Amino acid sequence: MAGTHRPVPLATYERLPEAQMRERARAFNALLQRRRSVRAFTDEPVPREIIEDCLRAAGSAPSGANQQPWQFVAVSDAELKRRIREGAESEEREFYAHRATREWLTALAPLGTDAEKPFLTTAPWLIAVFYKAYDVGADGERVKQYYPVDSTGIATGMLIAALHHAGLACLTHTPSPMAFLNEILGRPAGERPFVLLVVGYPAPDATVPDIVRKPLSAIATFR
Ligand code: IYR
Repeated sequence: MAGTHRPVPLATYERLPEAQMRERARAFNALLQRRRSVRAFTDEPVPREIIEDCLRAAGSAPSGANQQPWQFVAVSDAELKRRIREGAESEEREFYAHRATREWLTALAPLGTDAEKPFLTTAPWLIAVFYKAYDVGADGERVKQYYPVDSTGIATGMLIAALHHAGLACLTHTPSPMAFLNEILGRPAGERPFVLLVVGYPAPDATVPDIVRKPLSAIATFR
């Protein structure tokens, strides 16, 4: 039977001195606090190798039954980006004009977003993240996936952290619905669009909404 439990020693864990743990925890938080969602990018190219390492980091995420139920499609081709922008803006026009509730538009107002998505053709990379609602086995049979959405969310969080750590800016963009991504990128029906990450360098004049993060006391309790 494939996948029988066959443990190997935990060779990768490194126990650190406490002082170093404190310093690394502090520094990692400081690094992530500097991350902002960016909506204005330059067209400056980003080396593919950097994107590849960030995707390897994302692929290290834990997943249900270790199925790694994700697929990342990294797009730098100008024509594909143009078609993705066309698909996204067409959905977004529907969203802002009809689909969004008044309540949703009110929640979005502080972000200043609208249906125009020029960054989809300006930024050097778009990373379309898909989760596998089901996988397809060697004989074409459907293979059930466990927690695919949750697992892909974890991997995407790690990808965003890796991109930021590498010195890149990104935007988690979620045009809805995103089925156009399957068609444009030629992905099978079992793969469902999860998020579209826009990746590159911020435009020199990029601005961000003046929003704040909840303090620890509002997001965590110790008992
Ligand atoms: N997908 C739309 C609307 C939007 C929705 C949420 I939730 C956001 O946090 C931001 C935007 C858009 O990208 O404009």
